[in-house]
Amino acid sequence: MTIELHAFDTPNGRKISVALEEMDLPYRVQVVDITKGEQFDPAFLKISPNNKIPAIVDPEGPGGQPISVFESGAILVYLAEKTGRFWPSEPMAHVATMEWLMFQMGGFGPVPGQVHHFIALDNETDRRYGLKRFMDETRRLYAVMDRRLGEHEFFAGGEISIADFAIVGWAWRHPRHQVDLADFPHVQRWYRVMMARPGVARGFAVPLRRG
Ligand SMILES: N[C@@H](CCC(=O)N[C@@H](CS)C(=O)NCC(=O)O)C(=O)O
Repeated sequence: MTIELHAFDTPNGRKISVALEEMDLPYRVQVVDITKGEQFDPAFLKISPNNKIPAIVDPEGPGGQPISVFESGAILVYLAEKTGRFWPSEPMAHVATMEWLMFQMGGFGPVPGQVHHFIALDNETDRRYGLKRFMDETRRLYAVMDRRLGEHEFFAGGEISIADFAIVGWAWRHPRHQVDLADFPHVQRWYRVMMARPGVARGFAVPLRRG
């Protein structure tokens, strides 16, 4: 049965197209153009109560019943539990997957997202303050990831997991938050490995915009 992915061409949307491709799940995209306010459509609100992409509808959810899921972290966990893939069962790696998934959801997403906001401001005073604050924190988060990836191949350890899909969605935007990956060589090594995966490449190539 085909899953509906309601998304747009953003880091949080890409996390899910990457996961669906990597998990070989059949899906079709329903573009929600957030530049046109489509996230506020009452029909979308029914599946995404926070009016944000991404959301999915799985016609074959628990007990064979349809289910909708919002919040990209919850969607990744849902898909990992559904397929049993990219969700390490070995206890240490399982906990590490959750840790790095939460790290992404709570930090490495909201923080570079603020850089994307402040960098586009015209008012130089507002811009300078916001950029200093959130760029410093973004670079600190890259340093945290660099330490982890200096010790492990992937975020959960030796095995790729949904935490990598969550983080690659935002690392993909490093040019926009003006981070040179050469400053974080372990992140750069991991990023190249991730982007060389056919499933990840397909997840970034699938059209998430109209036209
Ligand atoms: N915590 C949410 C964040 C989702 C989010 O911020 N989505 C953005 C695009 S990346 C959005 O829909 N923005 C439209 C809006 O805020 O009106 C998740 O991870 O799913």
